[in-house]
Amino acid sequence: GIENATGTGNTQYSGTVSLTTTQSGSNYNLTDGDRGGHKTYNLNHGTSGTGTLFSQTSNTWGNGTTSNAGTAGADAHYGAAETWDFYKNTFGRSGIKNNGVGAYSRVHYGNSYVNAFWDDGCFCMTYGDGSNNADPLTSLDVAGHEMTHGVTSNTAGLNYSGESGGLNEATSDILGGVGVEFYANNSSDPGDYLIGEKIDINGDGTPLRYMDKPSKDGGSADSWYSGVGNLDVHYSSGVANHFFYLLSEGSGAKVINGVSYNSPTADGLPVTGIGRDKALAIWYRALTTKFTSTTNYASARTGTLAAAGELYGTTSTEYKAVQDAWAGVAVGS
Ligand code: ASN
Ligand code: ZN
Ligand code: CA
Repeated sequence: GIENATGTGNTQYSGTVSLTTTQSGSNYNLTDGDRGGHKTYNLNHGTSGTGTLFSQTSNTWGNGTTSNAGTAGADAHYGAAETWDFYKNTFGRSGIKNNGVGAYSRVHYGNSYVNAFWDDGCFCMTYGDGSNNADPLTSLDVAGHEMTHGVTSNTAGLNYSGESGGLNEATSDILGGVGVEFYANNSSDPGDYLIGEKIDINGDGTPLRYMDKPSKDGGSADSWYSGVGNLDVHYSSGVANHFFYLLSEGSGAKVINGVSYNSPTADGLPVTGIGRDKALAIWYRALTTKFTSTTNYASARTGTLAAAGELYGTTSTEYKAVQDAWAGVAVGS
């Protein structure tokens, strides 16, 4: 018969984890029957199709290093499961389309390919192996980020250019990067407000993005200005990433899980954070019930305020914090 099984993943970035797999006769494969049948495939350096479904007679996957092709498979399968669980257990969302149907992941895309991406056409996410095929882009925050592009496509549908594109990117960093990573509570990859801190994408160990002060990456905007929509969407996202950090944690210096943050505001006024869980709830509600394909920063402010009003009331400290955090990134009324 074919049945769910519990395997072990020896990942590169998240330590030893439990994986839901499928047993089929004497073989196990990376199909997650608990999460819409999400499958993980090995492209083995190809760039099209699905390659082969990870399948073997042992239910232990990878060895923690890139010498074993199953390691990236274990990371990707784990990241997809944690992302599924984050949406299900935090917001009651069952999969990307909220219809219980899983997506699939493809790892080992191309050669020394330094990116990962979501594709609405295949309803799948794909991971390159990074520089010299040594740093696959399969960390938890990247998995959550890519899968969240699917959620955004199937909800607000934020156009991937201009200010709406920045909001699309920020949604992947906020819900998929921060939300998923803190939800997973993995001791090898504890939650942070950094994106890509595990994958050595810059070759010097620094992260790809910093949400407390986005300009630390050399390109992202810390606050809104009239030309911000002309930036690449991975840089205009800085305004919303910074808003989300301020709303969650507040302005000023802070250490969380051993990482130091310092988040100055555009107006010089302090922001008192309301905590990550409430900030996530406001963003998710805005994404799924207020934002549209053309939402810009001014309308994201209106939408998150409406969401905060519905969740906590318009006279609440949470509502006031949303006002203050947008003022802190120069998005005004
Ligand atoms: N990894 C990138 C992203 O998810 C791919 C892209 O530029 N769309 O944003
Ligand atoms: Zn993205
Ligand atoms: Ca991170």
